[in-house]
Amino acid sequence: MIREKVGAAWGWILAALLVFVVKAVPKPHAKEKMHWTEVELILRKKFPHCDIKTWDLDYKVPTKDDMMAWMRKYWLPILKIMTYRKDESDCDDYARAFWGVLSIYGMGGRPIGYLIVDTPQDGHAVAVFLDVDKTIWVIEPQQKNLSEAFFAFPDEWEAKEIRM
Ligand SMILES: [Ca+2]
Repeated sequence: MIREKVGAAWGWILAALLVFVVKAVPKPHAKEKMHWTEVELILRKKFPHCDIKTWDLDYKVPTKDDMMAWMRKYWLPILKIMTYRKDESDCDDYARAFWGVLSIYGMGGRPIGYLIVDTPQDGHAVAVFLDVDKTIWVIEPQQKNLSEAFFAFPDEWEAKEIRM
């Protein structure tokens, strides 16, 4: 009888420990909140002459791994149905589609936006993303290889417009 009660007590302790561990594991896509003023401050510090507009009050900030997982699941299937065509389906269209698909799959309210830049050769449109470490990442939505889709903002580019 005593042995059964002790065994049951250990069972409850293990169950409580399991619940604690499961709750301690952070949920994807909602690790930290960032007020729009902080988002704008980070962007303006990096891009002082850029036209920046943010739309949301509190942004839920994903990690880069969260973004890659999201892109693998939702964006790569979209890339399979898009075909690059000059003007009709080029960089600005890929960047707009990327931003739209985020909203379609419930990833609005994240500090991920549409970025227009001047490069030494031409203009370009990409996506821009702020992670939990406040690192600004450029995302090239046309890039199918996700490990190459993320890069730091190139020094020779000039940011002209951000919508986030
Ligand atoms: Ca276009």
